[in-house]
Amino acid sequence: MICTLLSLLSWISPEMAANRERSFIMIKPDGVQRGLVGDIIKRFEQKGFKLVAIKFMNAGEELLKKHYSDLSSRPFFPSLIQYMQMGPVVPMVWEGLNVVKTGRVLLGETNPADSKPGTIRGDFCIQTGRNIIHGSDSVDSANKEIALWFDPKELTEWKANQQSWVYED
Ligand code: DAT
Ligand code: MG
Repeated sequence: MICTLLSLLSWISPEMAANRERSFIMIKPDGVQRGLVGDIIKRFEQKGFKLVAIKFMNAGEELLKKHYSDLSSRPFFPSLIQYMQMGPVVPMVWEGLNVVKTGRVLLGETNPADSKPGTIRGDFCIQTGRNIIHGSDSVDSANKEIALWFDPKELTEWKANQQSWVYED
């Protein structure tokens, strides 16, 4: 078992490992209620990123407080936790080269007013407190967020047939 794992690891080139970076992306309750789920997923799909996991759920207070724990001392924290419980959310894991950084570019700025047209927040929303989507801000926080929202067995292993048309290697 260990030998098989080691031979598999040596077979994965650094480029391939980089292409397997993952980000935690979540459509917030306003994105769901406003019928933007399809449009948002489309942005990540058409860019070339690979969907690894997705679910549709009501998020509980405890989970949300853990997810946003680094913001717990901020004055807007109670309203943020309340807003995130106003309806179902769509947590997802997307994979690809630099997906964390590029995912943030696709999202736009935290404040939609500072987000350029062509970004998700720039095109679909107006206020920071209703900014429709979450995206991990670093690889480290992506890994923590993925572990918080998904069981490892919910992350689906599959080969995207478009891979060699998206990546050179
Ligand atoms: P981002 O979601 O762009 O990573 P963040 O992690 O700083 O931004 O904050 C998380 C969420 O908290 C953000 O999407 C909306 C809310 N928020 C942040 N700053 C806020 C503020 N000044 N007023 C109200 N809500 C805020
Ligand atoms: Mg953040």
